[in-house]
Amino acid sequence: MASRQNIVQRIATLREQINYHNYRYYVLDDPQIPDAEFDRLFRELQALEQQHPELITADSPTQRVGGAPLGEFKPVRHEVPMLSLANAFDDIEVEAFDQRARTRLEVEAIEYTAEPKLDGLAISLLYEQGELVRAATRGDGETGEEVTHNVRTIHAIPLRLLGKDYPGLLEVRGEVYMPRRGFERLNVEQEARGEKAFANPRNAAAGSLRQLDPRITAQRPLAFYCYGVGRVQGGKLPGQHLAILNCLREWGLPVSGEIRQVQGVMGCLDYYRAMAPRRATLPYEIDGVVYKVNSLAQQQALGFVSRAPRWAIAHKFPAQEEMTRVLAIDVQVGRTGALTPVARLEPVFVGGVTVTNATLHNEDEVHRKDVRVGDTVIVRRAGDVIPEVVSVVLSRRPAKTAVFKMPKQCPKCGSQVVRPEGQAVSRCVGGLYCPAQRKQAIKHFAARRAMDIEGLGDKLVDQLVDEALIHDVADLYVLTESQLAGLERMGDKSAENLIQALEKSKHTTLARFIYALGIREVGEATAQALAQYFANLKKLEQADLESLQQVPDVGQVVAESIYRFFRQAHNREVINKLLEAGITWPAPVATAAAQTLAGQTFVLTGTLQTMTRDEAKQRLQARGAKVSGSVSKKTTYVVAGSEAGSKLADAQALGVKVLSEEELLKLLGQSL
Ligand code: D41
Repeated sequence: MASRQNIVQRIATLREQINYHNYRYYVLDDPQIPDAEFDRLFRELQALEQQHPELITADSPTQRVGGAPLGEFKPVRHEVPMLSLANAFDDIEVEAFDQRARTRLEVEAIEYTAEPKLDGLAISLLYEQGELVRAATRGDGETGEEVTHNVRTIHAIPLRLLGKDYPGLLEVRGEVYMPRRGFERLNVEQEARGEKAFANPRNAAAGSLRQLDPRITAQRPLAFYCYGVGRVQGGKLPGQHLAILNCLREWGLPVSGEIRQVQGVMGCLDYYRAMAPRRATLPYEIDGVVYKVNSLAQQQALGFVSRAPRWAIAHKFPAQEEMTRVLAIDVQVGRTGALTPVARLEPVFVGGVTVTNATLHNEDEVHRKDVRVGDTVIVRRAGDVIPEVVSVVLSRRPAKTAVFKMPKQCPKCGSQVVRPEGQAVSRCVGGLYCPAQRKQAIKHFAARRAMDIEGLGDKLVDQLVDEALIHDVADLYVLTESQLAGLERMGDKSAENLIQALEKSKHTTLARFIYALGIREVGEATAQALAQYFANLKKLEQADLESLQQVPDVGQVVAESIYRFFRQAHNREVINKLLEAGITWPAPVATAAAQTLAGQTFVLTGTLQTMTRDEAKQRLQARGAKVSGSVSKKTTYVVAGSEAGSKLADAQALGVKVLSEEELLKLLGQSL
C-alpha cells in the first residue's frame, strides 16, 4: 500500500501538472498533451482526493464547482477604485487625447500599448500567496459584487498562480467574455430548452456570471483576459504596462496575444486600422481598441479625471447595434419560392453603413421576437453579414400594433402560400407562374435532363425574362427568330439554331416533361415513376392524394407537393399552352394490364422470394389494386412473406384473408 507520504506527494504532483497543462491550453494556447491524457490526470487526482478528503484544498483544480447556491451576492468595496475608460469615436478625438497627454508630460511623443477592447464585463481577481481568494464584478467602480463561486468555474482563470515570484497580494483586473462559438452553441442549447436566447455575447457573459448557482455558470463557455492590476503588496512589478502583463502571463494568467507596443498617435491609429478588418475574424467580439501610456511613471504623472485615467482611451469601432423604427414588414420571394419577412427600417447608421432593411428570417423568428410595424427595434450588423433585428424595445411600442401575419397569398403572383409541417419556411406554390421563381423555373425546364433545349443558357434566360419576351416556359415556343436576333450578343445564326433546338425539344417523353415542370420534390426518378404509373398526363393532373401515394417511393410530402402543383390554375394553363405549342411524347408502349384486381386492397408484409415488396406493389397496382400500409377491415388480402410481423397478427385478429407468395403470383397470373 502506498504510504501517506507518497499519496501527499502524488496529489501535489498531479495538481502541478494539471495547472501547468491548463496554462499551456488557456494561456499559451499551445497544449502539450492530448485532452484524453489531461482527463486521465484529472481523474486520478479526483480519485485520490475522494479516498482522502482531508487532503482536498480550495485551490485544487478539482474544486472549481462546489458548495450550495448562494442566496445573494455580497457587496465588495474596491480598495483601489476600478476606473472607467473614456471613449474616442474618431481619429480627431484620439489625436486630441494624445495632444493633451503630451502637453502635460512635456514630451514630443509617447510610447503606448494598443490592445483589443473585449466586449465582456470587467472583474477583479484577488490572489493571496498565489491563491485565488476573491473575485468581484466592477459594479460602479467603487463597489462591486462578490462572484468568487462563479469565477472559480472559469477554466482560463487559475485557482493558483504558477511559479513563486508573484507578490504576496496581487489584484488582477480583466475582462470576462464569451467567445463567439461558445455563444452560438449556448444559444442553440437555450432554444432547445425553450429558454430565451441571449442577444449578444456580452449579455450572455454578464447573465452567466450573475448566477446564484455556480453549477449553471460552470456550463457556460466563459473566458478571461487580464488588462491590468489593482492592489499589489509584498512584491514589485515592472515600470511598464506591457512588462506587467508579461509577468501576469508568466504567473499563469491569460493575456491577449494581440497587445502591441506602438509609438505615438500614428502607431495607435495604424493599429486601429489593422485591427478593424480583422474584427469579424477574431474568435471573440471586440467593440474597439484601447491605447494606454506604457510608462507607469508617466501614467502617475497624468493621473485621472472624474474616475477615468488621463493615460488611457478606448477607440471605438462604429457601433454594430443601433435602435431604429420598423416602417413596414415586407415579404420577399426567393428563387425557390421561399418567403422571407424583411423589416423596412427608418435609415440608421450601423457598423459603418446605413441600414434600411433587416432580415427577419422566417415566420417563427418574427413571432419569437414579436416584431411589429411601428416598433422600435435594435438592429445589428456584424461583420459583413446581412443586418438583422436583435430585439424589440417593448417600452417604446406604440399603442396600436398588430401581430405579424404571413400572407396566405404570394405577394409576387398571388398563388397559395404553404408551410409544410415541421418546416420553418413558407413557400409560394406558384412555381412556373411566379415571377420570382420564373427564371429559375425556365432554366430548369431547358436543362439537358429536362427538355434539353440546346443553346438556351442561364444568361439568355435572364435576358429573355428581363426584356419581357417570355413570361413562362410556354412563351419559349412562340419566340421568333427576329425577336431573338435583336438580343444583345445574339447573331442570326444562333437565333436560328435556338429556334431549331426549341422545335427539336417538342419531341420528348412524358417522364422528361413531368421532370421539366419543376414540381417541388419531383426529381428525375420520381418523374419516371409517375410517368410509368399514370402513363398519361391527364390522369396525373387529376390524381388525388391517395392515388399519388400509390406510386412507388411517393410519400405524403411528395404527393402533397404534386397535388398542390396541379391545383394551381396557372400551372394548368402553362401546361395547356405547352401542349398547344406541340409538345408530344410517345404513347405508353405496353397497353395497360387488365384491371383484374380493381377495387381490392392489399397489404404486404415480410420478405418475398421472387420480388421485392416494391415490385409486388407496382404489379398489383398495374392491375388496379390498392396497396396500403396498414391492415383494416377494408383490407381484401394480406400477403405474408417470410418473417412477417405484426401485420400478419393484425390480419388474423381482424379475420382478413392471408395469402402466401405463391397465391399472390397466381392472382398476378404467374406461377412460382
Ligand atoms: O478589453 C477591455 N474591455 C478593457 C477594459 C481593456 N482592454 N483595458 C481596460 N483598461 C482599463 C483601465 C485603463 C482603466 C485599466 C479596460 C477597462 N479599464 C475597463 N473596463 C471596464 C471599465 C473599464
